[in-house]
Amino acid sequence: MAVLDILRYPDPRLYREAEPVAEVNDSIRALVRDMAQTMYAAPGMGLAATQVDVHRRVIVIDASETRDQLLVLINPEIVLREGVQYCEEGCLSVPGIYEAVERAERVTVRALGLDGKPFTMTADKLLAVCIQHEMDHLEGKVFVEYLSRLKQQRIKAKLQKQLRQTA
Ligand code: K1U
Ligand code: ZN
Repeated sequence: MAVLDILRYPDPRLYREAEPVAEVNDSIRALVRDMAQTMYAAPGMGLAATQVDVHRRVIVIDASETRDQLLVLINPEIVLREGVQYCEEGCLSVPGIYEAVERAERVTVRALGLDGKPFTMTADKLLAVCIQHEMDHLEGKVFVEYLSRLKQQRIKAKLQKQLRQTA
């Protein structure tokens, strides 16, 4: 197992669209283990493969308080969106920035699990937000793109300054 490096916004690799997983095999299961370790170490509530520069449709999430309920979504698809909610979001690729974004209140998702079998689940509240946020990563979209141009410019400038200071 390994803790992987997380790409930082505005790294252009965050804008790549992820490819579907053809087969849930040992290399995908190893990727999931590394992603889970990376998410728990960060710490984060979710992580998309895009954020660790692997452009496959794989997401890990743990929205539990006890941090022992790992949800793995491979090739996820949202089949139903219901209602609207505004929730403050964060992102491990955009450290220190928290902004409210409009999302569906409830989503029904179809995906493959680690065993390669399809399943369907419905999520609401923060878990629904996290699923939508991670699925955006697989499309090459970062949550700050929902914000105004001015806010995006300020966030980019702040993160680029942070990067220069740590280099
Ligand atoms: O995609 C990511 O970078 C992960 C992101 C997921 C997310 C959380 C909340 C709203 C939308 C999306 C995070 O995990 S940000 C950090 C965070 O919220 C958190 C950190 C530790 C424990 C629990 C939550
Ligand atoms: Zn994110």
